[in-house]
Amino acid sequence: YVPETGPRVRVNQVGYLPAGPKNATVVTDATAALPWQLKNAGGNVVASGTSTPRGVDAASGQNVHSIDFGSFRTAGSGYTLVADGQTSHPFDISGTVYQQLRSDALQFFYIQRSGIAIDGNLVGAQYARPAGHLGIAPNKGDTDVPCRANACDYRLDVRGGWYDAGDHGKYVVNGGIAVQQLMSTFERTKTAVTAGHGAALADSTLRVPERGNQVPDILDEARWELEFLMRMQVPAGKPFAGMAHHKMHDANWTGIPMQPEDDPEQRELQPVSTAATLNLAATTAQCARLFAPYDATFAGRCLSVARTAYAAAKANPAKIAQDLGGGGGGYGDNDVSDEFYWAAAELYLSTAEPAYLADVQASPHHTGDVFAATGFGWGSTAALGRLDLATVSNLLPQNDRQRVRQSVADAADRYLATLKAQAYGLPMPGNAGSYFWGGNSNILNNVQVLATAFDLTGDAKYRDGALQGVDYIFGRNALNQSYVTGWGEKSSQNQHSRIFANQADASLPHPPAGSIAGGANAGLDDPFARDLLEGCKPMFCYVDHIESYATNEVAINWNSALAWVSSFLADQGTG
Ligand code: 9MR
Repeated sequence: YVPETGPRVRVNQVGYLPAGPKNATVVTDATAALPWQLKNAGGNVVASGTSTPRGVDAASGQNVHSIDFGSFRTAGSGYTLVADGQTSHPFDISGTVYQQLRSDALQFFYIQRSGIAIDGNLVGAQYARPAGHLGIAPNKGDTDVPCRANACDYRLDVRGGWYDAGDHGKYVVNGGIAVQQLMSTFERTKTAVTAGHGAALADSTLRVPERGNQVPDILDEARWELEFLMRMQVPAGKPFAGMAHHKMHDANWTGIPMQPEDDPEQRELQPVSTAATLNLAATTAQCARLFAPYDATFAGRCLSVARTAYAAAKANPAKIAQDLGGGGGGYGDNDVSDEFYWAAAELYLSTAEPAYLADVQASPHHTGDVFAATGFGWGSTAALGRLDLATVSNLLPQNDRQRVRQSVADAADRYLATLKAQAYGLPMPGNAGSYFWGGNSNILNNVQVLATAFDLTGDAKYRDGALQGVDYIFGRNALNQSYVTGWGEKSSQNQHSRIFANQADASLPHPPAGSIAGGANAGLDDPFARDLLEGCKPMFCYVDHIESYATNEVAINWNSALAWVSSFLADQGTG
């Protein structure tokens, strides 16, 4: 299978900031430097130079050159880059290239909401749909959900939240990182190092039903998930009270397409887990400090859940989630030491209580390196705690604070070195080990670390690194395509989704603009990808087809990474 990959000059198809770095990649047989020309929309050459041969790129198997046209700073649209007889897809140079992406990436969450009708007046008639999973036939839930195999003597009302991805399951351990990244997108506007960027995330900046309620819309969106997470907690008086069920989902997988309101499967609570309980503790602790100025009662409820969940996790530190099968994702995680660190950090940042600080400082993650080369994610969350300890307050003792902040810059230096060593400029190592299920979100999470290092130090090299780090996502890659729907000349649009299943039923829409695909996955973990792509070089192990859930799904914990990063990028637009 040889995919159609278009012109051999690869650019960030969304564009570049006038004062930002501008890099491209040329696929060529040439070994010597090649001349390049930058043309404006009228076809006139406005800059020129020569490429840098980079040899064979291991992840793509291609002989490539890189082009640096960063010294050209004139805003405009419809630029193209020409080299080796090839003309790139067109792109803009503008301070506003990422403005709308911030809201598109965030808007995804409203459209993924469970238990509420989606209002076409807010998001377009094609995305309107009735409320799903409120116990109205043929739905069997989520208002009165039993435990799997009747393993408990209670039923829970676990309505609301966001559908995980292309499925209708709702899972605490990736809902946790997703809602954390939304809250952190907002919290970034309030911290000592970045205060003053908040207008773009104020009330009435998103198309959500709560707009106009005097609460920033991004927090309204986060609350939709937080309320669900809190409903997943075992009630007082029951075995494992205070812990959270790991996930809830259908007893059997449904086919595609399947609208939420049509899902006939029995919904089931899966067993409690320490990991889910700590996700609940960490996110409700963060909720407590962020909602305090807007809704003291809700903030108080969050803090009380955070405390009981954390205590329950400490009392049950080794309830490891088992993958029992059925119609939901596995989300197994054998190591919860990182979730303990994250939860203790959030509780400390919200309460300043010494007992939580003691737990933070006793964690092996507090002194260990939490920033892996291949990034953090739902199963490795220590970085979430570390980033918040570095940015949110000055509560840490002075020398500890310095070390924590330095650790972010040190990690960013490593990601910078990696990015520079990659002909395609991505901040992940250039081998198959970087191309796994959902890897696009890990790339973005490494960009978040680069961006945070810029926030902490003001050193422009980190800002430039963050800007360069997203080029791959937006088209500077072997497939010459953007992984974000509606962004770039050629972008993913057939992601695996039961709801936005246009490729399976033309009367349904594609995923909305701002939906990121999981990305190239050398593991080829689904049959469609395996059959089509066997033997692919890692960067080619992707197909924009609805059946390829392991390369081309949408997911809340991937879009949350995009939301955090695009909000940062949008803020850099004036520079
Ligand atoms: O994002 C998850 C990825 O890290 C795992 O490797 C993969 C296999 O367990 O599962 C991914 O999550 C999927 C979940 O299991 C089911 N719903 C869709 C999720 C995204 O593809």
